[in-house]
Amino acid sequence: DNSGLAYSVGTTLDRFIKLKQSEFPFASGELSQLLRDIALAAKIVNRETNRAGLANIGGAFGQTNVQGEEQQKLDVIANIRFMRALSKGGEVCAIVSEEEDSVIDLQNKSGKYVIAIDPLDGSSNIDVNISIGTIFSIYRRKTPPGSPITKEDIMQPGRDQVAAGYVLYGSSTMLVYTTGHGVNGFTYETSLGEFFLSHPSIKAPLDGSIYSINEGLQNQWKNGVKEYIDECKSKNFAARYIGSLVADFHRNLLKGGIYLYPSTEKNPDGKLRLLYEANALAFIADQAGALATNGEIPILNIQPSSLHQRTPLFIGSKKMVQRFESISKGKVLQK
Ligand code: P6P
Repeated sequence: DNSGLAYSVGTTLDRFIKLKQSEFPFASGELSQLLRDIALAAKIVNRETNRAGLANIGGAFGQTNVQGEEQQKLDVIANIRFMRALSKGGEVCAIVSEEEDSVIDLQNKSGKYVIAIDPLDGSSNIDVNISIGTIFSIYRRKTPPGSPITKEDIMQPGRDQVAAGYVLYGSSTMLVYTTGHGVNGFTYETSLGEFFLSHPSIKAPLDGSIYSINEGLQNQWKNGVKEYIDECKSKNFAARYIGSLVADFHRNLLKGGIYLYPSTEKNPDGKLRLLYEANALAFIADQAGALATNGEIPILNIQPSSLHQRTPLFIGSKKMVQRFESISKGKVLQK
């Protein structure tokens, strides 16, 4: 594991990928190209996101859709851009997207990778200019190249991810990803059109004093969630809930904290999706020395059974998640 090789802050994403690839003697370069394809789509979605507010002004000021059509919703645009980037590169054989009911089989016999992606999470935040994010997981197909795509290729536990990441379209746009050798963050410089290494080898603080949860659902919580949140309050922790998963996760990753989306009456299995939200963030958390659980087992150990299945998600600083689990499991046992 050469993650100890210091990469100077300011390295471009391209150079970083090339350097890292040289550490994998058998790397064919396909994963590297895939990461570049994702970064390109992120740049395009970043531009669309920044201009979305102007779309309705039209004319000389804003973006009038050349066909003069109804301005498409940004999450639809993001889906199109990422699907195009992921299919053009030739490395991908199948895609699971939050925006697609079923698996997209690219009929690409040489594609080795399966992608699960939420092209733009938190779309309800777009119109009010709150940070939003793209979340993606990369798996290697299990069945031989050229054979039909099967459930075995798609329903992989998070532990089998070869890479995962997110793009945060916030006060600045960042790409944060892991290939299983640590977590690195890149900040986008729009004037140069480049991502620059700004957060090398991200390690989450082992403990924290920030909790992120929608307290409006308090009366629906069970299994110790209320007891844990009451304890956070007794310790005068800070409540920080943006309502945009990537933004809440990223802040907690850097500053320490815990994000909780428990099961509720409305969403008995939680609200967040396993394949293209929880698994990617759980892999990043794992690589950054943090934890992610569904309240019973690590997120990465969950064997998926359906494309869009939901999961409760408790993710963040190790000691905070462990504390939550000790309270929650204690409560479940008392049941
Ligand atoms: P609630 C956004 O809709 C999202 O999927 C996540 O980004 C966010 O953390 C969560 O749902 C917010 O859900 O129920 O608190 O509005």
